[in-house]
Amino acid sequence: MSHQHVEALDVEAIRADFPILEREFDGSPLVYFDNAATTQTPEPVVEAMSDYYRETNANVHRGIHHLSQEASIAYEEAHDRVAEFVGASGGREELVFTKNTTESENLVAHAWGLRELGPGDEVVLTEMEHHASLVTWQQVAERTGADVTYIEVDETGRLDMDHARECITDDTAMVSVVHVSNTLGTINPVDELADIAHEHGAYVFVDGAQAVPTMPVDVEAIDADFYAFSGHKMAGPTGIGCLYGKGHLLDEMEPYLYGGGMIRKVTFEESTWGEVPWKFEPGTPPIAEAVGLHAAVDYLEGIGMERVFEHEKELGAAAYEALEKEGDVEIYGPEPGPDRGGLVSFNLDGVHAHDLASITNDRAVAIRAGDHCTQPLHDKLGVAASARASFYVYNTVDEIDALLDALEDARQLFA
Ligand code: C6P
Repeated sequence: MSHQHVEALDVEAIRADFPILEREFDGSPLVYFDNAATTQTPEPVVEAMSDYYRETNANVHRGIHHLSQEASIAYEEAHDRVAEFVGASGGREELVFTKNTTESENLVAHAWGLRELGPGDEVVLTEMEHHASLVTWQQVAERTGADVTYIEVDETGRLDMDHARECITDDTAMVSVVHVSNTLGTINPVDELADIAHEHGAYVFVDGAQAVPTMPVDVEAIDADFYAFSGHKMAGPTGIGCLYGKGHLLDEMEPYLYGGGMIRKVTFEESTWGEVPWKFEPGTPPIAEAVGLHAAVDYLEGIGMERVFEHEKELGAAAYEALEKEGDVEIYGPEPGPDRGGLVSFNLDGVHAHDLASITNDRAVAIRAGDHCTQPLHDKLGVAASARASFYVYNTVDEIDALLDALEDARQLFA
């Protein structure tokens, strides 16, 4: 289906699923523009989780009683459902539940990286990586003697693909790249980067924390070796994240964390491991959260990810264009287009981003201010912090006016 023919989504009907959006602060209706940090949770997800606690709650993979069996089935099926959502044909054998994207990054960097990397190997990142990937690979490289190099971001806020071709060489063991930048909004050509990496025998880890919630993602079409994302950014609960990995890679990898639930056989001398994904999920896992994530995936598919994507791009472009007209606002990242998603980071001349976020909060407009866990990128942009408005399925173009009014308040206060 071409993007032009995607029917617009019914925002009013969607908003009815999110009672939190009815909240008001000092008489101003909440305008929630902090979706890249965490999205709100629709009723069907809240209901799925409370139904689970009311009717099914038990530990998984341990009991033979009815409740434990039902909880185990729900937990296992959630893996299959999420795998299907991102195009992983191997189902649960290719989809591990973690705590969040950060833990998924740590899992691969430690379980794969500590064993496979050594002096002379290179890990290639980009200048727009989130700390979840940047700090983790830095640490593992330091411990293994591998080098880290960074693909440059050009002045338009896109990856310099000529530089990518220079950085990725036969010494490259891993390319870790963010799919959609949480600061610039750039949608990176991850499939092209995967091709380049594979030509040199390297693996590709894609940080999809901002992509899976906002656009259709097919890990097999990208040919990602690993792909990570978080439940709480895609209308799901906190406390659960996902790691997709190609079946044979996860099979070959050693566990990252150890304990109960992940073993096959344990003696006083040694232990062997269970199947994927259980091998990577020791201890009591996030069961209710898995049920909630399953419901979130159903909810998003009910809307249709093509529609979600179109809505994201529409709001991102509307905000960009409105802010651009202001004249005293500096916006970061590419101009609206096919490679820009639904968030806008910016600074208002003469006003610190934190002050701006506090002034927008006076109008109940929730935005994020800070370095968004991309400090090196902010250094490169020459600013310590930026303000960021990020959108989701329940936001409207009209809400952007409240943000513009708040900018006017800031100008008056700081004039
Ligand atoms: N970005 C933001 O406000 P966790 O916290 O593990 O669920 O996600 C980490 C993460 C990894 N990669 C990207 C691209 C991200 O945007 C995030 C989370 C939030 O931008 C919190 S810093």
